[in-house]
Parts: sequence; structure tokens; C-alpha cells
Amino acid sequence: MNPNRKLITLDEFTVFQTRQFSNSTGELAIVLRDIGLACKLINKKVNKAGLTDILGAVGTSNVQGEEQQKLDVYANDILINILRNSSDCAGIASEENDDFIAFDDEMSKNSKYVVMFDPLDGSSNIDVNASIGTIFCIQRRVSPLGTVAIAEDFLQKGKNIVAAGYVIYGSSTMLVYATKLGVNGFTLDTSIGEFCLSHREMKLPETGKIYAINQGNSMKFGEKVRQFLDYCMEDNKEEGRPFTHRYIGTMVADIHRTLIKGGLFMYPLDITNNKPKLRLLYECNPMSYVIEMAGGKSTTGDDESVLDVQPTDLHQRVPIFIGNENLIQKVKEYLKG
Ligand code: AHM
Ligand code: MG
Repeated sequence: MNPNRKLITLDEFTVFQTRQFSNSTGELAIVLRDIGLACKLINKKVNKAGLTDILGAVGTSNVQGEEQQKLDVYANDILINILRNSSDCAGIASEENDDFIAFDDEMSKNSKYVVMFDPLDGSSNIDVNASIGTIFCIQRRVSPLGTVAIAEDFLQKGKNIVAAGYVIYGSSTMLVYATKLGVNGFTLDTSIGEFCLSHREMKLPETGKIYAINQGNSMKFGEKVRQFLDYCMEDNKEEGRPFTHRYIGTMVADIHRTLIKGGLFMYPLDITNNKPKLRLLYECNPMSYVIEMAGGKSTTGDDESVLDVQPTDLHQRVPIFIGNENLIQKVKEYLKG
């Protein structure tokens, strides 16, 4: 494939890109293709959401006690079924399932990758036609080939990620994924049913002026976070403040904007109950990987990158601050006090 050709599909690009890894067997490209296929099916359902009986709740809750929306369940089933039948996925972990699922057929047992995902991010935005997304990451298993996947395959630090990304179902549908070779974005051309390369080698702008946080919760985030929010809102023309506040309430959409326009996304710890909200393995890690590969930074609030947190639980939650490096530096100064 000529990498300078005008029309390059996701499948062509992943094959071309993963060939650049030494010892590449093409298996990563297949897993990415399967995720792309699942997301095209999810996109089809998302687009028809108002027409069919797919809006609203199914009346069950997931492991975290959150009401499951019909689209959550549909998206989860699609991803699981496609990856189960993939030739190159040993198992999955999902926001919607209590435990990971190890695929036990011979082909899966001989696969080297496991996949973690949030099938439908931003569930509360489904009924109001605002952007929603799918988040995924791929880790190389640590258990031996030929056996079923185990918990340790999933409980790996984000810095070990092989590839991670997201799909945003917005005014157009885009898949963005990162490997250590960089971040690239593909827009779904519905006329040919293909994700086509539209955003090459994505990088955050030098800095940004947009901060995203659920400001209604600021009393729960503590004094230091509130002082940083005051800094964002302060009038200081020389330093380009006040910043603009934007909050969609779908992590994928808020971080996609951060990737393109720069800025900062925050979901701090709720100090009233000592609980962070967003999940490490299939929300914070993949999004941190994308942003860090695009030149940004992420932190849990101390000196640690999100990607350095050692997971102990599949559904573990962490505070997250993610975006331009200079803004992460600033927020860290405030948090240190
Ligand atoms: P979900 O995966 O169940 O949809 O929840 C995660 C979402 C994120 O997309 C978003 O950043 C956050 O929850 C919004 O939370 P809040 O409504 O508390 O601001
Ligand atoms: Mg989510």
C-alpha cells in the first residue's frame, strides 16, 4: 500500500502500520479490524436509535449498580460476539460484565491479545441525542499461549498497552486509535461502510484554553480543585484566561475535543465518600494512552501518570486529569498546595 494514497481504509492502514513492528504476525491488525467491525454495527444501531425500540433502559443493572441502557447491552453483546469469534482474541473484560470472559476454544487459547472495553460510554446522553462512544484497549497477555486467559492478563499497567482508542458516534462517526507509532483518526464513510483515514498523526496543539469538568460537583472535589477552577475562571488577558468551560458528559467526546483543540479534562476524587468515578482499565487507561501518544499527559493527581497505576481490580476507579502537558503541570501545582 502506498501510505500517501488519498483513500486509505482502517483495515489497510492497520495492516500497513503493524507490519512496521518487529516480529509482527498481523494478529494485532485483525483484533483492530474486529473492533472496527463491531463499532460499525453499533453505529448502525445508534443512528436508528430514535426509530426503533432501542432507546431507554432494559430494567437491569450492571456490576456497578448502574442502570443498563438497551444500547449498552446491544453494544456489549456485539463486541463480545465478534471478539469471541475472532481468530486473535484470548478474552475480554467489559464495563458491563462482573468478571472477565476467557474464550476457551483452541484458537482463542492460542491468541496473544486480550481486549478491554467500555461498549457505550456516555450512556446518560443516549436519550438526548448527544455524542456517545466506545472505548477500547488491547494488552498482550502474560499467561502462556495455549491456556485460557487469566486475571493477570487484564490487570496490567496502562503503560503496557499495545493499542488503545475510541469511537465517537457524533456528528460524524470517527475511530481514533494509538500505538507506540502514533495516533491516527478514521472517519466512517457510510456510503462505502469503511472507516477512512482522515486525521493523520494526531497531536495535541501546544496548549489549550478549554477545561472540562462537572462543575456542579465542585463542592465534592475539595478546596484545592476549587482553587484550580478559580484559576481557570480568573480574568488574566496576558495568560489567556479565563478559559472556556465545556462539558459534554461523555468522556470520549470531551477527550476527543481535548485531542483536537487542546485543553484539560478532569474527573477528580469525590472527597465526601472518597470515591473516584471513572474506571481505570477501560476508560482512563485507554484515553490516557491516546492522549500521551499524542503528546499530552495524564495524572491521577499526584506525580504518577494514570498509565503507571498498578490495577488490582477489573472495575477499579481512579481520579483523572488529562490534557495538555502545561495544564497538567499547573493542576499538579494546585493539588500539591
Ligand atoms: P458511563 O460509561 O456509564 O456512560 O459513565 C461514564 C461517563 C463518562 O463518559 C463521563 O465523563 C462521566 O461519566 C460523566 O459523569 P457525570 O455525569 O458525573 O459528570
Ligand atoms: Mg464510560
